[in-house]
Amino acid sequence: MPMSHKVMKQKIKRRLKGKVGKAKQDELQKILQELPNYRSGPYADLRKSLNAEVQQQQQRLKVQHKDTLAVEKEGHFQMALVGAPNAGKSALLKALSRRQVKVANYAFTTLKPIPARVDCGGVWIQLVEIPGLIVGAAEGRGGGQALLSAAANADGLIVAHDLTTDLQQLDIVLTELSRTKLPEPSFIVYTKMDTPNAESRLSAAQTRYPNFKSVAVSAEGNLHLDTLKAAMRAATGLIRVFPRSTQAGKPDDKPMIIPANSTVEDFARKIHKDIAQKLKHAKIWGKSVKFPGQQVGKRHVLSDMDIVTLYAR
Ligand SMILES: Nc1nc2c(ncn2[C@@H]2O[C@H](COP(=O)(O)OP(=O)(O)O)[C@@H](O)[C@H]2O)c(=O)[nH]1
Ligand SMILES: [Mg+2]
Repeated sequence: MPMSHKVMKQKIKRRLKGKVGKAKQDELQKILQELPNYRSGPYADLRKSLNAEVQQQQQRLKVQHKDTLAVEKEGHFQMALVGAPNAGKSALLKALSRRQVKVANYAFTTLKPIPARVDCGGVWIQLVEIPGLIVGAAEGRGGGQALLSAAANADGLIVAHDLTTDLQQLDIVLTELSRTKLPEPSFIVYTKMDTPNAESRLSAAQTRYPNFKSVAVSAEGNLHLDTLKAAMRAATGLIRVFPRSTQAGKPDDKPMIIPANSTVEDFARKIHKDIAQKLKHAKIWGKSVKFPGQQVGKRHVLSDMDIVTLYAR
């Protein structure tokens, strides 16, 4: 004779109490197996609600699993950095930010994506090192799928290649990437330019991959890191525009960061929507105009580093 469903409900509640994640999921399965299998009535209802709970729980586990490797976005742009183990990714993060990153001469020093904040001339890029992208990642080998999802979550992608290693390394990484749904890398960063023969190895790589933009740097030798930052900023598709409240005043020292090809009106909207509504025209100092202080209309397209004074009704 089965116990009353009310008593059963209490018992189930007690069994699930304090359990989360996988433990809760396992307990739910056990309970379901033990539950009398009536097609209708209170026991059937109970089974239905437990099944719903199992499904919800499964969904939650899936999301948690996916989220553990995706890095929460900070700054103006998130850029994933992929490459073979030992390519010098961590060294780059360290050199570009003030973050203490573990750099070591063995593969898989880094197991989880690691973010670092890089100031690219006022555009803050969150550079995320995706550790050890290896052959078979697209099929999920070596936790590859979860790592790829962290890269997929980013706004952009760059590839690092170590000039002291065989070019085949780069072939492997690029082939692997092409088998995923990730976008084309914005550019290739060739690392360890301070090492012997780096120059000739660089030209060999550039000859093999002429269609990729590239930057060659040394993190440890502190070579061309500013060029790299400029390339990173260019890859964001964001520009820096400095508001100046009056024509005679000083421009703000902090730029507004807006998408390239933004108009004066877009810029105004970003400052305040009232200003955008009452906007008459603007005066501009910078590359988007022919002479300093030129007056332009709302539809005028701004350039990186423009200084703008808005005039409203
Ligand atoms: N000569 C030289 N060695 C570097 C440079 N950057 C990294 N390395 C070395 O390469 C190895 C792997 O570096 P790491 O940044 O941990 O590679 P990751 O696996 O891609 O993160 C370490 O031994 C570093 O010291 C560099 O610019 N020049
Ligand atoms: Mg690393």
